Amino acid sequence: MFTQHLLLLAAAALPLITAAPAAQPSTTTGTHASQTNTSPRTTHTVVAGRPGLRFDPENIFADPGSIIEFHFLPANHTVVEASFDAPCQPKDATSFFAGFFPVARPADGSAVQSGEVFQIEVKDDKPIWFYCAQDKGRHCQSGMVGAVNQRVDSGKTLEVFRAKAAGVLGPAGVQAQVQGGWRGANPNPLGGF
Ligand SMILES: [Cu+2]
Repeated sequence: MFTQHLLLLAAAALPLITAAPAAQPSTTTGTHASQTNTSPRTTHTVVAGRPGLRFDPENIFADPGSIIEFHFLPANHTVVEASFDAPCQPKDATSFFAGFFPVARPADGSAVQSGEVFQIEVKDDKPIWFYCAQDKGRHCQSGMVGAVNQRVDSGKTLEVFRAKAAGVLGPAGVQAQVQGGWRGANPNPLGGF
C-alpha cells in the first residue's frame, strides 16, 4: 500500500521533471505570445535542399501549437508562405518569409547546413502552403514546394499545388523582410541529416 502511494507520487511529479523546454521564443511581434506557456511542443524538422530542389519532408502533418523548423542546405534557399491558388507568391502581407540562407557547398562533398534555422508556429489546422523563392534555377517552379496539413480529400493537394507551381511563368515573390516566424541560431545542427 505504502509502495503504491509512493509510485503515484512519483508519477505525479514526472511531468514536471521531463517537460521539454518550449521552442525558442519569437523575436517578431504579435502572434507568439502563447509561447510563454510551459507545455512541451512538438518540433517538426524540415530540410530545404535535400534531395535536390525539394523540402524534406515536403508533406507535413502537425498539430496546432507545434513548431515547424526549417533547416537549409547548400546553395541559397528560403521558405515563403503562399496561397494554394498562387504557389510562387506570398499569400498576403502577413505571410511568413525566412529570408535567404546562403550556404557554400564543401568541395569534399561533406554535409553542411546553415548555422541558422527558421521556425514557424502551426496556429490552427488550416493547410499551410509554402515554397522556395530562389529564382536562380526557378526552385518554386521546379517543385520546391510543400504543405502542412493538406486535406487529401479536398482536391487541394500538394501534387496539385506543385503542378500549379510548374506553370508559373514569372519570378517567385518574397517579402521585404523576414517575418512571420523566428530566425536564429540552429539548435540542432545535425537535424535532417
Ligand atoms: Cu530553394
